[in-house]
Amino acid sequence: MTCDDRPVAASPTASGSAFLLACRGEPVPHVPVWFMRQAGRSLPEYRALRDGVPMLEACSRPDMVVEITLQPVRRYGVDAAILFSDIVVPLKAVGVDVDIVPGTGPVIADPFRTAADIGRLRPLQPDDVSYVTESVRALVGELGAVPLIGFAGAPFTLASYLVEGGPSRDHARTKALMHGEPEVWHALLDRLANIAAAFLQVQVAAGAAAVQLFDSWAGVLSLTDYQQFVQPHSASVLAQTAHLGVPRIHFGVGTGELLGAMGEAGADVVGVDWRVPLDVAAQRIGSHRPVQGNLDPAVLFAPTQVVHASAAAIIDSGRRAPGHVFNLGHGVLPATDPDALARLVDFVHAYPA
Ligand code: 1CP
Repeated sequence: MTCDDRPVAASPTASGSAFLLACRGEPVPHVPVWFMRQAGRSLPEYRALRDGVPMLEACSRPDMVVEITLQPVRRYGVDAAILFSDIVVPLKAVGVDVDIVPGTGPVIADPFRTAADIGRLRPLQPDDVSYVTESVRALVGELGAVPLIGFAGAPFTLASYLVEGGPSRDHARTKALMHGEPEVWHALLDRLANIAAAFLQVQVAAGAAAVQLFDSWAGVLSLTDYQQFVQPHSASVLAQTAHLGVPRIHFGVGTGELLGAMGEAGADVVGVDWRVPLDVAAQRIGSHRPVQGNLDPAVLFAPTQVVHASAAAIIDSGRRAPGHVFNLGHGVLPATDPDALARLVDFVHAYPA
């Protein structure tokens, strides 16, 4: 491979970052840290910028995407940025009528429930999300040595929105389709896997240095259902992105029983929520894979010394894995004090790696 063929992520500045070193299981100068949902949510400067601009419009405007993605990097000094976007952006880009309703989340105008509905999901082409390419390119220039994480929703989590029509507690319609019409289910997840993989490829081609596959709601499944109905499709996304040469992180909530299977799906790093200590998680995932996590986001509402004691215990527990990226066990809660996150970053950076 000549120098000119090297992906942007392999540039000397980005590849030496603590975040990428930890993802590869190499020695780190300090434990790297970033926060799921660090962009948007709790920052007053985010709320000011978003005022009057619908969420999906904000995601399609490179000027806003760049500024919102940079806000937490400036404020907290985190070791990685995550693109400001949403898991439903590629669905909208292929023509699905989806809106993000404030206070609710993604709402699908015409839910997907039959074999005929599958035809409504066409493949994603890079031109469908040219604003993502433009945003990522601009961000890589602004971020310098700070790596940018691209992301996509995993097939199951995307399917749960498409089938339910919006956020769901019990995922009953999704599970009914999965068990009742397995052929339709697998056809749906196959198309979603290809869309997710294409969305990740676009972001890496534009310069993203790592990707995260969010299977946020996979924890509602039993291990056998996960293995039969979901894992092959997440594995497909990960296989389709293996050649890109960037770390692939795979995360879900409430996935304690699924961690082994999620590791087997083929990611480089497995994200862990707060329910399972990292040393236990590392055993379940397999000793060769770095882990990411896992402070309970609610602990950030406790006094600083409690937050820092919890963080220290997590870092010590993470030593069991070949690499550890510090994070929360799920996204930043909207009411979180930004100063508590800033103090946490300083604490993690100062704690022995
Ligand atoms: O108007 C607003 O401010 C909308 C709130 C909002 C924001 C800021 C939504 C609606 N999405 C986002 C951005 C977003 N979504 C990011 C930004 C980058 C960052 O992490 O900082 C990311 C990574 C996502 C990914 C996402 N969207 C996930 C996976 C991550 C997770 O938290 O589990 C999921 C499940 C969604 C769906 C979604 N979009 C928005 C909401 C409120 C939800 C969840 C709804 C539900 O409970 O089902």
